[in-house]
Amino acid sequence: MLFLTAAVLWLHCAALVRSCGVGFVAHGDSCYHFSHDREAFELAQLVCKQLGASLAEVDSIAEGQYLSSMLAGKSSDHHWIGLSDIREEGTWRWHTTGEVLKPAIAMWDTHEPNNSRPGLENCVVIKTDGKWGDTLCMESHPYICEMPYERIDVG
Ligand SMILES: *[C@@H]1O[C@H](CO)[C@@H](O)[C@H](O)[C@H]1NC(C)=O
Ligand SMILES: [Ca+2]
Ligand SMILES: [Ca+2]
Repeated sequence: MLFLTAAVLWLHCAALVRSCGVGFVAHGDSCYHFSHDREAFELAQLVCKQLGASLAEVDSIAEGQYLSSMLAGKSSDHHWIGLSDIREEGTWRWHTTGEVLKPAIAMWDTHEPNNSRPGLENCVVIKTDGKWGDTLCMESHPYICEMPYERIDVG
């Protein structure tokens, strides 16, 4: 019984510590902010940084599916994520880590990335159908910021 009480108390504390900041929602090991304002890719990245976060980076199939499920059929605009081929045309890298996108977790739409304006579609959105597409970095779109739970300090 004592053990149970202790366990419940511990869980309660853990829940408090692991809550996301205002405007962020929790999922898995991260907190996400789905913006209402629209910005160009670089500015979106900057706003995320000011919030202590960065543009969302998809590390697993489950994370990609979660983000898509939050937008598909629910949003009227595409959303930036932290993926681009700015550094090297055709090589998709996560913005903060510089890691190359693993093909197994990519959620490209059919015919995407299509580089339809050659050499210029260097930034990636989750489109309104929940699939990914490359588009002009200078376009204004809402964006998804992500930060780890751990960075939140309520203590
Ligand atoms: C190609 O990309 C552009 C811009 O991202 C998009 O508007 C268009 O629908 C894409 N074409 C196809 C066939 O997916
Ligand atoms: Ca992530
Ligand atoms: Ca495209």
